[in-house]
Amino acid sequence: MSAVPVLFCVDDNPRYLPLLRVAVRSLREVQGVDAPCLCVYAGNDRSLLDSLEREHIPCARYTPVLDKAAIPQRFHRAIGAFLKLELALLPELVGIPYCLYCDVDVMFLRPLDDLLIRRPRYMAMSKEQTAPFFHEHESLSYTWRGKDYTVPMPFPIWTFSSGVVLFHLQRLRNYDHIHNFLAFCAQNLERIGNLDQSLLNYFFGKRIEKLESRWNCPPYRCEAASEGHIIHFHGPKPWEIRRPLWNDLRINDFWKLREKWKSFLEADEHNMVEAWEKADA
Ligand SMILES: [Mn+2]
Repeated sequence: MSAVPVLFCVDDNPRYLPLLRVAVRSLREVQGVDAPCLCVYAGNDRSLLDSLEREHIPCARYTPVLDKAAIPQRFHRAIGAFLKLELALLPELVGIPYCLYCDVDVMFLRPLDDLLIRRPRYMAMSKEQTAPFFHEHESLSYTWRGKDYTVPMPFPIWTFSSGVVLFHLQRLRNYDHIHNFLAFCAQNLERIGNLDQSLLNYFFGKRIEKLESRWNCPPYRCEAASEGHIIHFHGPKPWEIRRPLWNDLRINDFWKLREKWKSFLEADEHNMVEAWEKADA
């Protein structure tokens, strides 16, 4: 792997699989079939591993520092989301200075070259579109290697979305910065509102560099289809077409981009997704 690889993380939620397939198929369409990518997985499900293999998606099986024992039960439904915090520790990425992490609920619409040449000091992320920045704490504390640290909460700041993150892995490995960060995470998991995204925003704060919204573009923006490079279905997933909860976000280009997403599916996957659509209520 020499170019900047694209990283995905999955857990045993079966709905991740069609999302991941479309993400990788669309990546290969815009960046070429040889575009380096890697899927990180901490579980043990043989059928999931087989389906990655059928799709020629290389898989990094990884035992996380923030494991099921460390992460509160109420976050286990989205436990795969925390894996992105540890990418700097993946043996498969040794010697790789940068990677582009993407959620599996993305679809690549246009080339990534202008993004992959960027070299952020720590990481670069786009602004979160819906969630305002809010937290109850003025600062958070943790202990690492016998020393106490206090992290002031970064006011004023918008929240960055962790759906697409260009990580400077080498910077995180230097001085074991990654373990320092993971100590902060482990000791503050009870004080976060928004999963891994809070941990990145709280700890790195103003050190996070801003990406233009075209690199993490929700499908409900009116210019999503014409300008988005990476579409992020961060609200309703492409098959979530009924639940009233999401009515406000099924607007503008949502319907058009959902059709585009479905165009990447094979016949049997298409049937499965249509069954999910009928069940969405
Ligand atoms: Mn997402």
